[in-house]
Amino acid sequence: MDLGKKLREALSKLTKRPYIDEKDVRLLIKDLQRVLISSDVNVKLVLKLSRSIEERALKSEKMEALSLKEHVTKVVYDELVKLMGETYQPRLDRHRILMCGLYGSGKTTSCGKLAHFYKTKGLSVGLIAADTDRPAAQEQLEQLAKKAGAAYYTVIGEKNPVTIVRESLKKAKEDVIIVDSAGRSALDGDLADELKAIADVLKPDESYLVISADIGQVAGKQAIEFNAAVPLSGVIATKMDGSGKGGGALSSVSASESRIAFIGIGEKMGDLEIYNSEKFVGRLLGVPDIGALMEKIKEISNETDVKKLETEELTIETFYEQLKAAKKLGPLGNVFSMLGAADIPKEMVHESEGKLKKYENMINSMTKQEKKDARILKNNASRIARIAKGSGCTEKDVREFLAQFEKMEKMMGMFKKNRGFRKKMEKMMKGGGLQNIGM
Ligand SMILES: Nc1nc2c(ncn2[C@@H]2O[C@H](COP(=O)(O)OP(=O)(O)O)[C@@H](O)[C@H]2O)c(=O)[nH]1
Ligand SMILES: [Mg+2]
Repeated sequence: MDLGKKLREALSKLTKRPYIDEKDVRLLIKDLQRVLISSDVNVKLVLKLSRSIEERALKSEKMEALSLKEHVTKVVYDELVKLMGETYQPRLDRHRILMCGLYGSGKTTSCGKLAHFYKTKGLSVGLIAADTDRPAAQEQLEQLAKKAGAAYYTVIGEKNPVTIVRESLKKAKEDVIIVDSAGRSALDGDLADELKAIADVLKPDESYLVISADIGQVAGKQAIEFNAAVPLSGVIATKMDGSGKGGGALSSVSASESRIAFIGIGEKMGDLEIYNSEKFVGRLLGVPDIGALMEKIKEISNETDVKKLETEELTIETFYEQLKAAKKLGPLGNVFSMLGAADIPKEMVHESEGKLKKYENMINSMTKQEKKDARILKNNASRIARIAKGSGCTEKDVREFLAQFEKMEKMMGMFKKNRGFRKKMEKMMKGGGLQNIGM
């Protein structure tokens, strides 16, 4: 999404500087304002966000272990998460859902996506076609039901959606019942009455308003209006994949009486996500999955001997431990570089399992002394030959590994000069997770 790219650009200006001061923070805020307003985020919301960022960035207590830069990044992240609303938790028990929304917002498509979603959660799903305005709408829903493996209900030839729902409910015994309703080009009294009548019969546990993200901040107003007709439990914002105004849509809905429940990110069945503002903002700011990352960091910090990561001395052995730890983070990238510090070379982290195994074999073929002091291996052909033989690798492999290690050693030397990094690591490993270290 466009917004993410612009936000990352604004932030990277800041993170590229060796250090920052108040003036930089004010410039960043100006940048953010420009970016958010161009994504159709409401001006009032933007100003409120700016004030909070300024207040917190410049006045609030900065954690000792954080640089000002990290502190500001964290503040921006926190405030954007607040702006983008709460994370949603859909119910996963028996329940009934009413879908409503204007023409072309993605109602019928979202019915199919929801059916698919609940099916993957092990629930049976029934779809009821109560959009009698457009004959094609019923066929479309039937197709989607088939695709999702859901039951499909309607009353052929019946024009009254309320009758369709009443009759269908007599037959439908599935765990999750989803009713697709008719749209309009605007919400009028007629549509409001129709939705109320359907709701009277259906008694929905959840009523979702489907809106297309490309309407930007108007989404908030629309949510308020629909909410007056049928109390909404949430909004499904579709076409988040194609709209630069998604941030505007999400923030305005969050500021209204409603909240975002799901987002649609494409036309296919699987292109639906439970709304998670942290994940969303994390992605905008270029951190793929903050929640998952924090989980993993915790896991790794439990498993990894913290002492080894804090150690003054880098040996092949400790290097291997770190490599394994970084590797566990997988495609999320490595934590260390997220902290703004260089660590294990990215290429190494992304190397295949096979290669890691190779390293392991090589290390196992080294003597204790060699593991403690790699210098004795350097340019020592006979030792290298022995390790190659012992590990079933080529000598070239061993030399490559040693070169990588040396690269790492150099970086480690840089860390040692950077006391802040050590502190951050300690804090992180003590379980504070990412929240405590600047993101
Ligand atoms: N790119 C994209 N297209 C979507 C998304 N959701 C729905 N659409 C498309 O929007 C159009 C209208 O969707 P439909 O479900 O028929 O809207 P309805 O009139 O509200 O029932 C269709 O072409 C869908 O494929 C989405 O999340 N991303
Ligand atoms: Mg439809």
